[in-house]
Amino acid sequence: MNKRISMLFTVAAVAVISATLFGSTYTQTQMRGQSLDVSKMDANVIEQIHQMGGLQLVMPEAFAETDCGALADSGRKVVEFNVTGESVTLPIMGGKTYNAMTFSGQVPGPTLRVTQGDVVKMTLTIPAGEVTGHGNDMHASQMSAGSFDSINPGQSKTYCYIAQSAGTFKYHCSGVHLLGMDQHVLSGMYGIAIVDPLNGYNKLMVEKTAVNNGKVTLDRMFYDPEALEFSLQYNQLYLTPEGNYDAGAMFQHHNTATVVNGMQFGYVPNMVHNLLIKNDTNKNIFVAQPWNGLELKQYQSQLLYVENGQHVRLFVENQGNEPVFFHIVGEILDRVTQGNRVQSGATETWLLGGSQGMIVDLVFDEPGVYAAVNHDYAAIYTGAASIFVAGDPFGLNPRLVDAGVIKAPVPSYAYVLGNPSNAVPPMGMNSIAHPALNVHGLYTDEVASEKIASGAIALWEVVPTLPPIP
Ligand SMILES: [Cu+2]
Repeated sequence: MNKRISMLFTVAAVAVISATLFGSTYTQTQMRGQSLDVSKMDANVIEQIHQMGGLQLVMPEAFAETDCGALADSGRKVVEFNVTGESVTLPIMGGKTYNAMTFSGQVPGPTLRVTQGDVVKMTLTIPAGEVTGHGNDMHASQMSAGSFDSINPGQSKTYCYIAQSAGTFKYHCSGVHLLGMDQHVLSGMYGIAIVDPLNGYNKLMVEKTAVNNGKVTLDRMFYDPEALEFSLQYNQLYLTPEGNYDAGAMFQHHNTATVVNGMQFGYVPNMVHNLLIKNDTNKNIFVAQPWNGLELKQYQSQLLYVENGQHVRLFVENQGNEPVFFHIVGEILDRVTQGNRVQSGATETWLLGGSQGMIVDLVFDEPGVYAAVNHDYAAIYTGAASIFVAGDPFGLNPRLVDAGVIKAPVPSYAYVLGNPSNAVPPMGMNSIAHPALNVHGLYTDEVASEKIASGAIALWEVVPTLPPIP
């Protein structure tokens, strides 16, 4: 490639990337200031781009609406995904609040679940009173990026796409014509789309060993595709002391909190667990119990309950700016899948870069307490430790039966307390239903009320009515 063509190629690539990053409405003058040092470039090339119509030439068709009508008649199932863009005030650890931006009043936004090949019909509505415009960039789509452009308060926008690839995919606000995208996403405007494989999930094979005739041999265990499912989304907060987004801190990667499904330490014991296990609400059973107390309602921390010997499937997404070294203390990740391809089996930790997701399949063999962490100590200590409780490690079954809370022993505490609603995705084709859900998450009160109306347990109302546990 001669120097001249090479330069042209470089400039064209930079122009396209800049247009994508900074929006098509930017003029060449603005671009110059943003990303191009024109003084070092071949003036003829710049002139040539100018004569070709500048960046507008690159992007005009990009903003064509996708044809929902044609896709609706294509013989595919159409799944509607309706979300709103809302700025609200939400709590952070330590009793303060921050200025959050949300999809539909919750962080993360609602989880979309479809089957590979379905049409997703996404409608984003920005209420008239909202302070800023928003967009929605769905990574499960394969469509022109222009569709993700933002809309203004009082407006609504729909696009359609076919979910062609199975896996776990981020969606996020694209800012105001792409500007402020970092602020909107890191303030809470993110979520996931789960695209189940068209033919369902595969059986899980877990390799163990056994002793036969005095000899150690392989003993492969096979589990049906049906699994108890959770979703865990990792992110950071970058905040000023007043609870506003701090771009300077973001640029330096100086986060103020590491969050899982929007909250620091959202899945650790609370006073109810203290009471059940220690017979004393004030005797902590975990080193940090920041969301402690029934008065915190939907924000009170909750635990993740699984049965022993049960196939568990985790949808994990790194929504943030920093790596996630996903590890479960005391367990092996029996299978790691990205997209619809197995990446690893029987591995200790798996790395997720920014905007990367995976599906972890595993079986908790022994009763116990297991911490799912981002195995970066700074992340663990600032919020990325979530507790799974497998089986009945505290021997509560006889006491709960004696108290009349349950009639017979249960295989997990989810039968008594439910699993936290914000960690449980919608049911898919190979999902095992959770015994019960409790209302837990970085929700507005309106969203919490909707969860109660749809059957999730408000533990802060139910627990005080329970008989004393002997
Ligand atoms: Cu936004």
